[in-house]
Amino acid sequence: MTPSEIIDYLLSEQNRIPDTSPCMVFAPLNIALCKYWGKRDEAINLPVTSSLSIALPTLGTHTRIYLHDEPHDSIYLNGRFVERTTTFATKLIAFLDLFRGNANWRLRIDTQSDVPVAAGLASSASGFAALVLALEAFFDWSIDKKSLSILARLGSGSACRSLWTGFVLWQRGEQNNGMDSHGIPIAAKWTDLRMGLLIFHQEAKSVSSRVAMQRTVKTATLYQSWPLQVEQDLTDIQAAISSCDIEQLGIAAERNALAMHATMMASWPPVIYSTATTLQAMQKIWQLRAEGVAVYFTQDAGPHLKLLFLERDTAHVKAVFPDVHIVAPFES
Ligand code: 2P0
Repeated sequence: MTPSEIIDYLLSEQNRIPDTSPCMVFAPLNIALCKYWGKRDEAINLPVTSSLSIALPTLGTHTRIYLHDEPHDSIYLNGRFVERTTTFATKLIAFLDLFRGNANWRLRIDTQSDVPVAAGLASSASGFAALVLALEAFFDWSIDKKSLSILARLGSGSACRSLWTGFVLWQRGEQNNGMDSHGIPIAAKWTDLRMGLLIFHQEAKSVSSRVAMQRTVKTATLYQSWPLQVEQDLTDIQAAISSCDIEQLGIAAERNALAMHATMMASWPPVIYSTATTLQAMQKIWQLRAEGVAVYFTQDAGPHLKLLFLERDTAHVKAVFPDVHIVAPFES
């Protein structure tokens, strides 16, 4: 199936007529504990494996769309106009084109990101999820969350997990049309769980996660072991969530992230997102653990780390990482 065929399948003709009342929507960041890395269908973002994330409800993307009379869509990111030729705008306009078909409506899109974009902080996931929510409001789709998740996936794979708060499983699905590949919220609440963001700089990354993912699948022999790794890590993470076991969660999440980065390093040309600062921070985390503090990390397609720990260890974590930005995923 092509992206347009999926849209035709999920949306009626009525769903294509714009409503003119703008409204602001929000989608949270989601951080994968078991990563999505590799596609079995690049056109519609079907993953090789399932993945599992946790949403950060206080950080994400806020988006508002309006109909306007200009000949092109206009995009504003954090109040600044974004040129149509940038990667950011190109991806976004290509996504709108899927819904537009031959219609000639053009939009102004105002989007605010709580974190730096394209820096390995999952901004594209919350960005596309927010865009789908804004389109839903704009066209009055009234379709279920599963369908919204499938539509968000067409923009950016991991966006299909940003439609919910809490833990979300993205089941890989079996069908070639991707209708069974979407987010599924996990009914679990872990109130003393904390995630600490260690953001080392604000620059965009040099290799996009899309390119890095393609390169890994294509060139890394090591990638063959990735599905097995995910199987084990997903089982452990789901068990850890059921029993609120930080050690089991942390070990599986950290192992999963390092295994994902190992497959990238084994690609050609190699992809290494870690910097000296990343590795120094890892050493500090391992030192803290040696001292008895249950703190673990995960890392996405960027140099930054995200710490996993319990509320009781907040002071220990802050003592070593004074700049950490702590989020309580289940406290709002
Ligand atoms: C994840 N990442 O599970 C993984 C871990 C980055 C590292 O999903 O090509 O922007 O748009 O489907 O979703 C980032 O990749 O890639 C990502 P596309 P996406 O969060």
